[in-house]
Amino acid sequence: MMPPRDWHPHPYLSLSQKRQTCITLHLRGMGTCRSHWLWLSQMSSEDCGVGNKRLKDEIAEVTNEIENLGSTEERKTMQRNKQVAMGRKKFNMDPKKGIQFLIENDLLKNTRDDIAQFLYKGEGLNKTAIGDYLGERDDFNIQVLHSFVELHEFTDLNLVQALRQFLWSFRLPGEAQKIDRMMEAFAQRYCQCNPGVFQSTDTCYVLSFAIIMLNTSLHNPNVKDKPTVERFIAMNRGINDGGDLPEELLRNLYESIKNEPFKIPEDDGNDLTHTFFNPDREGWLLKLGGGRVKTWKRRWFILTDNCLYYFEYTTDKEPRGIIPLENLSIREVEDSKKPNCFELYIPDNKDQVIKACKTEADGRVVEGNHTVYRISAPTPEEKEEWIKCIKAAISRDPFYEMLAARKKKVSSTKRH
Ligand code: 4IP
Repeated sequence: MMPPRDWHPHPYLSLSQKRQTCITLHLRGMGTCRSHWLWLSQMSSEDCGVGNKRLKDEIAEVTNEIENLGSTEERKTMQRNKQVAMGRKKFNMDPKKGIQFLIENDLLKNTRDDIAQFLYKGEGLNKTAIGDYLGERDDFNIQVLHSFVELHEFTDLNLVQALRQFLWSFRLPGEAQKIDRMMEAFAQRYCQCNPGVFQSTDTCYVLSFAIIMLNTSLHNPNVKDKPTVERFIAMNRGINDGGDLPEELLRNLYESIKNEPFKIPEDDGNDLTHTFFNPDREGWLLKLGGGRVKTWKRRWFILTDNCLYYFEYTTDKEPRGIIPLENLSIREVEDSKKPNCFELYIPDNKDQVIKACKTEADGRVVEGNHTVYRISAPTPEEKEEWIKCIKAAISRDPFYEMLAARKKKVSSTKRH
């Protein structure tokens, strides 16, 4: 940019004054040339009588312009913050897409360590979404999981303290394979930070689960039979590559859990909504009540994650009832009052109540009291479809099988 032809430096400004003003402007965040050129350019030697006032005005004008430029910077920052917030929202809805958005907009580097840092900081992120991302089978996600676990410092923490920290940083997903990968990574990291505590990572893995289950048994009011410390010790015999873990260690872990349950990140409404995306099947069905007076209720059923949920309205966020399908069977039945019926039942059992929960009229969540769930579909075709889908969803819990296999492995390993 060329100065105007009539431009020349103001005679009343010494070189040092000019330099000083220039530096001041520069320091306030503006490019030197344009700043001092701007105010010097409009001065003329004929204006000397009003020089001081003009000079002040010019400086005020330039300052104003600088401030405007400053707000351009602010605008940029605001824009960036907005995009980060949008990326977090996207992440909470769909973790992969959220990460992709942040990378594409240069808000996050596409490296395992940067993504792990972002998840570890967790600002504005839903812990269920973090768990989902970290649990993915994709090679890259597994690398991020390892970087994420390495950000945790477990040195000199006992296993319960380390688990408290770990289980608070995201919400464990429900799928057995995902839990397996995450707990495996946890066990490796714990053993790396605390060499010599366990014979192998398998031991650490199995004991971690024993602790999580102990937490449920001791603190879930639905579990009536509370294990004693002796039972806990007995349950963990032989898990240290065929040998026993020190009794004192197990007692300490038991006491720690007994005194303070794990703090697990809660699902918020969005998480539940997330669960109901892409269900295996959904639709209106009639359900026979479990009380003394049997009434049929029209309910919106959603089959997903190996569970059958029923709602009063399709738009409800909270289900009225949840029926986990593990260990249940399904059969067609004839009913004198309703067509197209089928039943969920426990095989070889007449009086046992099916494990389920339901919401009472006053909003309390209680255990269900059905020995069977009798359901009527609107048409024979829908009945067939529901039976087919529920049959596919009914499966034995692979998670327990996996854990049992690992336990067998550590108990049968001979110590050398
Ligand atoms: C109710 O009948 C409803 O059928 C409930 O279904 C049912 O709970 C109750 O069974 C039954 O008594 P009334 O509305 O006529 O009182 P929903 O919860 O879908 O409204 P279930 O367990 O089937 O959800 P009991 O077993 O809670 O009494």
